[in-house]
Amino acid sequence: MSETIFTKIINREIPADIVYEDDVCLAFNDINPQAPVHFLVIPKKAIATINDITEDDRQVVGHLTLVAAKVAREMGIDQEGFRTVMNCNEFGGQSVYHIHLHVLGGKLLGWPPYTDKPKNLE
Ligand code: DGP
Repeated sequence: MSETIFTKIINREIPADIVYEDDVCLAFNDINPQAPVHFLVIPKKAIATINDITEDDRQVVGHLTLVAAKVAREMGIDQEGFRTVMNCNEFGGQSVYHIHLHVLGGKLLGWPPYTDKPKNLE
């Protein structure tokens, strides 16, 4: 797997607004926020997509959600609520091929997230 921009952030080769770090993961604010609060939680292990997660990654992937909740709590968005999203591949809207949990909050979010609603769902 080729190195992504997120590996460069982990290795401090490019800067990011880091909000949390431990041995397993890193959380930092999204460069292109889609809500008043929008940060990403990424594993330090480079896993390209959800399709590439293996049984060995159970702990790592579960840890991302625990950290999302912890940071959301610290940012004071836990009670009003927030959304976590992990995009997968092209139709899922994934642009960086190193899995990451988006955490979005700070206002009432719309649902569902279509840009163009498919005709069969109208
Ligand atoms: P996705 O489309 O699900 O792969 O989301 C990738 C997100 O990563 C997107 O919301 C923008 C963010 N992003 C891309 N490059 C950088 C970067 O260099 N720094 C930061 N902080 N975020 C980035």
